[in-house]
Amino acid sequence: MAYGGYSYIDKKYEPKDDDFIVLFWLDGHAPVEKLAEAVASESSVGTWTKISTMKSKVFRLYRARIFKIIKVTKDSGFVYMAYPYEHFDDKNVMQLFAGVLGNLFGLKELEDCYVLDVKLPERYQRQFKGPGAGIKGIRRYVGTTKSKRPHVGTIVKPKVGLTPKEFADVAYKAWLGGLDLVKDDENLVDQKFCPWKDRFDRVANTLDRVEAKTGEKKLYATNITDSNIERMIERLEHVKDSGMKMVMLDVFILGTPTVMKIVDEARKAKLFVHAHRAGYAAHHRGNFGINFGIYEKFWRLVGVDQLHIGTGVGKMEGGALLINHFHRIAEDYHIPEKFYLGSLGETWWKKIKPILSVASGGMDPGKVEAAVAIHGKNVVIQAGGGVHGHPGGTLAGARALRQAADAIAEGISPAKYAKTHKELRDAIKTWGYVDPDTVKAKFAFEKGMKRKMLEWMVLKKGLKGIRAIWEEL
Ligand code: RUB
Repeated sequence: MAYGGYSYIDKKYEPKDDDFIVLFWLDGHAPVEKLAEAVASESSVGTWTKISTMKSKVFRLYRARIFKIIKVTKDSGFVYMAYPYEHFDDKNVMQLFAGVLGNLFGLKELEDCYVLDVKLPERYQRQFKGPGAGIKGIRRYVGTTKSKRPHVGTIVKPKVGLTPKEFADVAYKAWLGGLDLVKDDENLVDQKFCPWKDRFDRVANTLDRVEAKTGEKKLYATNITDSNIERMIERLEHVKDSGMKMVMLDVFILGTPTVMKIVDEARKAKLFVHAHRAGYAAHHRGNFGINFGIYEKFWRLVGVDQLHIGTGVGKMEGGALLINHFHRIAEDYHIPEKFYLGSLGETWWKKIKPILSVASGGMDPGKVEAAVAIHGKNVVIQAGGGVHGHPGGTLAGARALRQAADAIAEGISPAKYAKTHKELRDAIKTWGYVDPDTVKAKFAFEKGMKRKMLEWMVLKKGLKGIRAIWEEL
């Protein structure tokens, strides 16, 4: 079943270690084989018709090969493609995106086109440095290498509107209450009512005072996101000159080249990079889309140090299994292939350091134990509303969140710890407690024979089946 005069299906093909493997979900107005041919053609060497310029050498060496199709209906299914290493530029992520994440979404015979995963060969990964600090570097700085407790932080709320002085006062209470990290929200940078430099200088000053008072190292993730790269670099230089340690980027909105440039500058300046993912969901949640895990792989590769990946228990999309999978992409070296999650797996080159996942969005102290059941302890648990909405205010809210993290470090359930810690008790009274056993039950369900059930559901329902597993488990 050719497309544009050529056939890309090669079911006997065995992918090589150097191939890029891409997993698509396709549905449309033609048999799935034909849709797959169209996608393979448009994303590699072909077009809609036969062309006189197609040399057999080009077709042999550079085309995408469809090596597996799992049909769900006649016109829909999961399609596995292998792209040869030589198809892509060295050190040019954007050229790779333009191919496997590019034109194909516009093909009119497609009704659904979702890229579930891209597996990156080690040879490709070796061109990148990965994170400068990652989990170990940040833990070393904060002083949690031994305790290995989750880091805790807050997003100053309201998201925008406070003056620099008001912002710094909130930061002071948050740090004093025991939080490791204070951060700007994704939409706060340099508005007239809160100019970046004024806010930064005041917060830096506050941080020095709190560190002297508490004896703990604190971090401020200052949002330097801007359409002007020079301005971002000026801000980064100012952060470095002030002796501060972290910058924050809205990585999806900025785009990969800008992120790579700033990460490079941050690395030279020995600053950590906190990555907020605002905007990713526009690609990730539809029938035409790109899975967040793909972006996540690139952000680890280009070297951010900590990255928002969802919570599994908070206000943003994503259930326990999906967020655990994203966590593994951030922390592990070997991520398993799981068809029912749309995962091809990944093996990271040994120099690509693990990064801290950030569990943020609708979090509060009563959700910490459940979040740890999903992420493990190498996580930054952040709460905005769940700190500043505490009945005792920001200071009490910060104490409550830190108490929950301390309980985890001591191996005690925060629910029990709350009996002797008033702020935590008040937080739980306000927002309730998410029983970690409800999360553990989902992982237990995933195991053994239940895994077969999940696969069966995906074989019957296609992407809808995967989405149900992503959301409900
Ligand atoms: C958190 C908040 C963050 C989200 C973004 O505030 O709004 O911007 O974490 O989502 P609050 P994600 O704690 O009050 O909900 O982290 O999933 O990208």
